[in-house]
Amino acid sequence: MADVSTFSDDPYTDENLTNPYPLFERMRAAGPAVWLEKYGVLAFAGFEECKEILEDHRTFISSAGVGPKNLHHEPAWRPQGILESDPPIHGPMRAAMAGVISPRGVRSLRSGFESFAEELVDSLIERETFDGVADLAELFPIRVFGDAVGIPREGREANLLPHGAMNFSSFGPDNERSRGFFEKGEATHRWVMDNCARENLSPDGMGAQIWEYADRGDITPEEAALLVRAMLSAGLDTTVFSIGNTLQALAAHPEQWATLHANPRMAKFAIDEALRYESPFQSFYRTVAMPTVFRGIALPAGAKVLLFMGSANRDGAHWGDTADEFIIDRNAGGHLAFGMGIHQCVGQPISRLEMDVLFTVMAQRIRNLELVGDPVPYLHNTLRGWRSIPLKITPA
Ligand code: OVM
Repeated sequence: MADVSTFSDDPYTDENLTNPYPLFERMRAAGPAVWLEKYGVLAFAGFEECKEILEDHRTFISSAGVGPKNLHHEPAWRPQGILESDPPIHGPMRAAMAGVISPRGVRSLRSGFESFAEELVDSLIERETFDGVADLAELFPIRVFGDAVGIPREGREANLLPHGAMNFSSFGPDNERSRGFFEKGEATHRWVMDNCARENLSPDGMGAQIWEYADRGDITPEEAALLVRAMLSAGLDTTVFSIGNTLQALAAHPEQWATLHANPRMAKFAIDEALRYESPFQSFYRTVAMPTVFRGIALPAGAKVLLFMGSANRDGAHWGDTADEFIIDRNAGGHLAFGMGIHQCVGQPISRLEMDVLFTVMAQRIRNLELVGDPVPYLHNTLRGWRSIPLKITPA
């Protein structure tokens, strides 16, 4: 059996969350996995290892939870949904979600997204300086994604963002930071669950379309409500952080912004590179279903494994010696920011549409994108992003 190095490091300290890359690099150099002593968990930080584990959903299951708690033995904080399920339960829920969020299904949303992006970007050009997080990364998805799902406009920001921060905290350790997000988020759960009910969803939105799968008997009414819950808990913060990270990376690399401004069609590539370079969703756990040997390491049934996709996306063994550089015309395809395998992000087409529309309009209308102060990091056990990005823009 292979030796596994023991690390006393804690990936969840302020320092390591602010800059996780030195620790990730040491973890990758130490072998296919390291033992994180403080948490009693085996962690994988390499691209090939994370990808293979994500693709092997029979050995590395999700129904025991995708955080450190084993939900087969401990209660979950909420009923388990599509994320925390395995086949055969997973299949019909996935099919309903994929049916509603198909590339074809979301195409009809483009022109509405475009009008709002144009209006918003023009108003920011007028202002010249603004906060890339509150005034753009949050504002844009809260409006367009909320409308697409079909929830009321009133109460979105007060409820959805704290709810997401709380929910995503359950995919990391129980510590002071995650308890803080639970305290702030608790009061929002009711609002989110109420808006999953059919009678509160607008009849033309994606939420209502999910309920049609329940009418046809493809899924149960409980599953329909859980799928709308998944849209509302997974669909917003992730895109907010993705937009913020892309803005920050582009502002910090003026030559990359110049390339995009000269070539707005490159928006899609800039987005994938930003997702690779600063992955909004840093880590997930899986649970070993049966005794397994992986890379020469014996894994007992019931063991948790921790996968750092944020590290896999910086792995020089896969991305070459420019892995730590932000280069929008590299081929960043195949990154693990959306996961891989049967649980790979089903909301991707809509998140990509939001970002493509926004960054295309920005590339066309903005000549210079500059930081006018230090961005403030958002420290979260699972998410990586910014609390504030002071920006200045000049029109094309
Ligand atoms: C959830 C959920 C569902 C899908 C993905 C996700 C990326 C979370 O229901 O909390 O995180």
